[in-house]
Amino acid sequence: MKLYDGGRAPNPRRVRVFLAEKGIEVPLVPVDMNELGHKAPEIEQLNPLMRLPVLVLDDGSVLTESVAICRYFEETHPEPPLFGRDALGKARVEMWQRRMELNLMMPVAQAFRHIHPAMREWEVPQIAEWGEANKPKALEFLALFDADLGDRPFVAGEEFSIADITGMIAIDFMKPARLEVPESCANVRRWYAAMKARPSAEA
Ligand SMILES: N[C@@H](CCC(=O)N[C@@H](CS)C(=O)NCC(=O)O)C(=O)O
Repeated sequence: MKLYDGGRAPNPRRVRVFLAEKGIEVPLVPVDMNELGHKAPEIEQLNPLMRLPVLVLDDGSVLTESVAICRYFEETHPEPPLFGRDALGKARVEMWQRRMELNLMMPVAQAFRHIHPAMREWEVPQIAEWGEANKPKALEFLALFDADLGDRPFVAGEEFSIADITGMIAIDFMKPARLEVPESCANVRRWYAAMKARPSAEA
């Protein structure tokens, strides 16, 4: 088994944090995304979308999409459960995972990719106005998330889950996108500090 990894890029990191939380070691194949290594024929053959991460199993099966890769490891290593425990818990994790991905990670990524000069070759066409238009979307969602989060310890309830991983990485990604969690989002700030204090955040 091997995991084609993209260093600090957010989606490969989601999988590495997930693996760290599970205590699973998977051999990594580092891909230098700064040198557009993800556009190399080896990656294109595995994933025609030319995106990372990519997991290749021992029988040659290929999996892409961070959450699908995490789901695979959830099934092979059920403990600790990171996709929820019972029907309601699993549905809540799914709900928050999608909310984090679609309402936070996505607008942050759009802001970064459509504004940052380093993304000119990645995001074609690069439309700065679209990047700017996404910034308030991320901030509006953070305000809603803050109100819902209150003082509960984790995004989807009383237990850590993949929704916390996506949320933490989306907020880390705000820095290069030149966005900040507003002072008014005290619950989000408290939760984010707790996520960053977990050893897996170093992965
Ligand atoms: N939906 C995919 C997104 C994968 C993705 O966009 N990965 C980024 C790195 S964070 C990438 O490979 N980007 C290359 C590009 O945009 O050319 C997932 O969840 O894995």
